[in-house]
Amino acid sequence: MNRLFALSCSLIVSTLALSGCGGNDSGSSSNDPQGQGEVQYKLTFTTLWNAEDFPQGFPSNPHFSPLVGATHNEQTVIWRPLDQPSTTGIEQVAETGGTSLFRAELQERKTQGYVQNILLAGGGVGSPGETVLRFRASEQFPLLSIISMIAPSPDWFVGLRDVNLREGGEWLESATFNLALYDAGTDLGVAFTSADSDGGDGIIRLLSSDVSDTDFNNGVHRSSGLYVATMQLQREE
Ligand SMILES: [Ca+2]
Repeated sequence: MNRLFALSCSLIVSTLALSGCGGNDSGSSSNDPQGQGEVQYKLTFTTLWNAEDFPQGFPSNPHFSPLVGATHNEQTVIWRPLDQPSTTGIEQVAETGGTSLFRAELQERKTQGYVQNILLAGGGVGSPGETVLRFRASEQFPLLSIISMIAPSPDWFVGLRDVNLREGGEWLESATFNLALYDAGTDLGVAFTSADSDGGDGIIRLLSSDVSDTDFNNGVHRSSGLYVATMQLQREE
């Protein structure tokens, strides 16, 4: 396999707003008049992968697995290309869409004080399509990392990592991120519908493939530069 190495997670819109407030009941709309520094965000996951724009090897049942991730602090890395090998939890998500091992890893980091909220969507989403996940964040755990498997695929996924919701002492108001496609490095398959083939160096890289296998180079369409998905964050309270 010829895999190119690069990083990409482009922030295309970002605005900031003042002050943070909110309750601490995940998913609720309760207010926090005493200002304990918690806020709620709406994450909109828009899947753009479609047969017209990405025809090479496009499968018959395109979808993305349930979003899974966490709000966390700077003392832990949930996933990071090139720098940190895929955990068994990442491998499970990227290969099967299952979240049990990954959530167990996040729970352990929560016990260690690195993670606050473990995020899990209720289901997957077709592509093209859209799904929404709401979550809360606090000043002590202002980073967001979250992933979803593109499916079917050998071990390919999209996600956000280390998005700082509170840069410079202010909560992020809204932002939209283009999501490049990553290879978890845990399966040797080269096409969306390749049979399972366990192996690889476990290093997370932007997906690059042969022209005959997929349209992807460095995680985007090799000629159009199109992305397979976006995530939009909107602060709600
Ligand atoms: Ca594997």
